[in-house]
Amino acid sequence: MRRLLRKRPALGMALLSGTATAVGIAISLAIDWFPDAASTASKDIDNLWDVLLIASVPVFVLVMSVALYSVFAWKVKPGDTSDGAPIHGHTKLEVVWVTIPFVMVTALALYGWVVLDDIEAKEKDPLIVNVTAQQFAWSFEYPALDKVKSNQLVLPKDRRVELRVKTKDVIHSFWVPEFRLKTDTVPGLTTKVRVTPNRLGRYDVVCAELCGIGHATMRQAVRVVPPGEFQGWVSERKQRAGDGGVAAAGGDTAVAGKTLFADTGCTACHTLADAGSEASAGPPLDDLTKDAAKFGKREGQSAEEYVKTAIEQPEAFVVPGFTKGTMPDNYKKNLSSAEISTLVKYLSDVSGKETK
Ligand code: HEC
Ligand SMILES: [Cu+2]
Repeated sequence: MRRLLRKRPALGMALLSGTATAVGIAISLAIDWFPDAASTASKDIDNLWDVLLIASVPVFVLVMSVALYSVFAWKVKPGDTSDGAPIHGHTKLEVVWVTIPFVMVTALALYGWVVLDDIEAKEKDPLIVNVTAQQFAWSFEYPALDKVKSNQLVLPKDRRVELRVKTKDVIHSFWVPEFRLKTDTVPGLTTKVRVTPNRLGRYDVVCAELCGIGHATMRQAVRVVPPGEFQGWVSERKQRAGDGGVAAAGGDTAVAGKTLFADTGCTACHTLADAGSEASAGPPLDDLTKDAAKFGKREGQSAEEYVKTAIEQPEAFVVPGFTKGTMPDNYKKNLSSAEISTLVKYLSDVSGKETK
C-alpha cells in the first residue's frame, strides 16, 4: 500500500477512500439510531435518514482524504523556511467543487421537502388534541370529546391526529421519538404536528429544548391504544373528573389517590413511600403533615387547606430550599375539583401514617 501510494498516489488514494467510504456507510447503516417506529411517518423519515448518511459519508471521506494526503505529501522539509508557491486558483476544479455539492444539496432538499409534505398532509376529520407546554409539564385537552383533559397523551391507533401545540411560557419542544416528529412550542404561536400512530404501546413525550431547571423532568406518557379502548378511556376520564376516580378504584379513596398521584406525574418530582416514588426535584411528601401543620399555621390554614393550596397554587408558598416555579401550576386547570380533593385526602392520610 505504501509503495502504491508513493508510485501511483492517485490510484492509492482512490483505493483507500473507496474502502473507507464502504466501511463508513456499512457502519452508519448498521447503527440502530432510533427507537421503535410507531407512526406512519417513521418509515419515511428513517429512509430519509439513511439516504442522508449514504450521501454524507463519501463527502466526509473525500474531504478528509484530500486534507490528510496534502498534510503528508506536501509536508515541509526540515530547515525549509521559504514561502509556498503563489497559487491563483484552478477554474475547472472550482467549477467541479461548486457544482457537485450544489446538485447534491438541492436534490436532498427536494427529497426532504417531498417527504415533509407527505407526512404533514391534511386528512379528513382528524382527532384534534390541544397540547399545552409549560415549565415543566405537558397537558392535553380533547376539544371535540367534551373537552376531556389529561396529563397523558392517549391516542387511538390508526387515526389521523392533529396536535395543536402551545406554550404558556418559554420555548419548549414537543418530541415523541417513536413518532419521529418534533415541533417547537413558541410563545404566541400555535404549532401543529400531524401524526397517525400505527403501533400500540406506551411511549414518552419529552421536551427537547432546554427550558429551565425542571427540563429533564418534562416527560410524560403517550399511550397508543386500540380505538375501542380509546372510547372507554374517554368515558372513564369523564367519570373520573366527576368523582375524583373513587368509583374506578372500587370506592377506595386511598387507591384512587395513589393512582392519580402516579398518573398525574407527581411521582416524577416527589418521594412518597406509599406510591413507591423516589424523586427529589420537590420536597418528600412522607412527612407532609409536619410541613402542613408548620407552614399552614403561618398562613392561617388547616393542614388540608395547606395541601390543597400547595397543589393548586404552588407559587403561593414555596417550601424553603426549593425553587419557585418548579412545580407546575396547571393542576387546578387540568384536574377536576373532585380529583384535587382525592389527592388532598390521599396525601393527608398517607403522610400521617408511619410508612416503612
Ligand atoms: C416538576 C416537579 C414537580 C411535579 C411534577 C410536582 N411537584 Fe409538587 N412540588 C415541587 C416543588 C419544587 C415543590 C416545592 C416548592 C413549592 O412549594 O412550590 C413542591 C411542593 C409540593 C407540595 C408542598 C410540600 C411541602 O412539604 O410543603 C405538595 C403537597 C406537592 N408539591 C404536591 C404535588 C402533587 C400532588 C403533584 C402532582 C399532582 C406534584 N406536587 C407535582 C415539584 C413538583
Ligand atoms: Cu420544556
